[in-house]
Amino acid sequence: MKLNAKFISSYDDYKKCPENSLPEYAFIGRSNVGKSSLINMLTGVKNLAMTSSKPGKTQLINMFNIEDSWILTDLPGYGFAKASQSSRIKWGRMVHDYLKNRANLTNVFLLVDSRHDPMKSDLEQVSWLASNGIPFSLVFTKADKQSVTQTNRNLAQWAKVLGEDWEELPKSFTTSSESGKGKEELLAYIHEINQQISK
Ligand SMILES: Nc1nc2c(ncn2[C@@H]2O[C@H](COP(=O)(O)OP(=O)(O)O)[C@@H](O)[C@H]2O)c(=O)[nH]1
Ligand SMILES: [Mg+2]
Repeated sequence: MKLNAKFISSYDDYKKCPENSLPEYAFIGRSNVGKSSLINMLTGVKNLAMTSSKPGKTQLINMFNIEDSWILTDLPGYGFAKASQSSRIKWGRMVHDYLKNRANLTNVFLLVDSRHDPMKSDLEQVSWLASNGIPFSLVFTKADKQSVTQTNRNLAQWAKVLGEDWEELPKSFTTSSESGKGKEELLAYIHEINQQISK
């Protein structure tokens, strides 16, 4: 299934993002976590996330209109080992300002690699989102890369670590952009929220 997905534009500041009344879903995660691949897999549009990642555009807020019914926002990745201190600060300001201030932001999908135990930078984002009261879900990517047993072990580790700080665990999805795993569940979740909002 292919969704009707149109690139809107790229922005370097949430204040420049056009006002929109459609529900908006932001995708965020470490560089290389599989964000572009997931966006392409979800929409069924090959290279959708690439269309906007021309050199110099990858550090921007990229917006897509999906089926004229919701907005998908692709945010720049974090946790880049070689990133300078100043670029980290710039990333934090741009992304966190957007997440805190975007009026129609409905849910954040925080992507984490299903092959690893929680990483410090991922846990920092979880804490930041939770303490700012921003609704988010976890998406465990690249599930095809290891056995189901190993994935479940890592998910259990995540649950354990989050359980130390939070009473309630966020909704989570396990995905593979290779096999399409998780596509239906994720799109159904977005659809369900959109329907609730429009009531
Ligand atoms: N096997 C497998 N590889 C993946 C998956 N998702 C992404 N990749 C690979 O991981 C690398 C980084 O993916 P990309 O989508 O560019 O990550 P981004 O930096 O988060 O946008 C690429 O080589 C992808 O082909 C997945 O679900 N399964
Ligand atoms: Mg990418």
